[in-house]
Amino acid sequence: MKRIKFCISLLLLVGTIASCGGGKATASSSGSGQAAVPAFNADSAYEYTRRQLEFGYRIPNTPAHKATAAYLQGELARHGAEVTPQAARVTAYDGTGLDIVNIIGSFAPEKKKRVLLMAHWDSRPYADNDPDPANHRKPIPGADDGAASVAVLLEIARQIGNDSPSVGVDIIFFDAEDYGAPYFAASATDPDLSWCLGSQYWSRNPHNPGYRADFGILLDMVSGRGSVFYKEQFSRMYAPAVVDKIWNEAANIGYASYFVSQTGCAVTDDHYFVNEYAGIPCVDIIAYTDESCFPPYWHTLGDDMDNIDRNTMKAVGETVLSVIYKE
Ligand code: AHN
Ligand code: ZN
Repeated sequence: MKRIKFCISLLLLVGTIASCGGGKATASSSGSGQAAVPAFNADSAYEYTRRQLEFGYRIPNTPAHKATAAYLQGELARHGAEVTPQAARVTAYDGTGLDIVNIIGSFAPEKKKRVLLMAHWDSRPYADNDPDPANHRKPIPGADDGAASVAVLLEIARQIGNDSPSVGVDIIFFDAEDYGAPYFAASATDPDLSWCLGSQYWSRNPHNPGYRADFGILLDMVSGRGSVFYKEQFSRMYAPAVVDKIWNEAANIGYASYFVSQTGCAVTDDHYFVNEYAGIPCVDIIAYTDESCFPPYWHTLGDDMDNIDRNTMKAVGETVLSVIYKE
């Protein structure tokens, strides 16, 4: 079923690509507000990444996971967000019950016009893409795959706390994105649905019933050395105007070399479920390094601090801040 839907999605998309056109740079993202865009501090974001890795592996049902959740809630609160932890029990591919928590931080919750920012905060229990098969059952550090995206959003939260944009902003750290069935285990259910358990839960049970945002931006692996960002296919399908807004703004502020104006892979990521189940148009900013779509250290023991590049973080952080403050 999923495969069929996926293929239809691709066909629909191919139809739209021609009309989307390439690289026409509009003057700016048309926003009404003229707020000054705060500067993104990449050292702060780097430090937030390192700090998360210090807790250990952020795998559901472990003490390190619990401690990290408390830390992330504390940081969002410290920056002035109204924090809602959404606890749930979900079932993993192998039938294990996972105690998860999606962490929501809301700025100016009374505002109607809202932007949703998302990242996953858990880390993968399996390095099943590691060059050494002996490592496939070991957990990954998850520096770029998880921690750094959360870190960029914590730095954005810090900036919002200092100086509010005119829109309301909600930040969601999703749990259990990366507990998907490894190739070496049988999956009791559709393997595609074994990923993104936290976002699947939230998209069907938002923390506020009837929650709405004008659009959403998911960050997933946005801090790698050598990473660039292509227009991910589900993002183009569900939220083409938001894709254009982000890629045009990146070009406006000098980051066209990071935000490449070409179509990339189709990734079943948290944004897929927020688009499909919650109906909020969402874009995934996700690293594209080679034709396998993901960085070479993806789901390997090498996803550690050595691959984190402050310049990549800055390109993404400044672009997202710029989009928000020009709304
Ligand atoms: C799948 O492999 C089905 N989705 C990848 C989403 C992901 C995993 N992003 C980071 N880790
Ligand atoms: Zn992953």
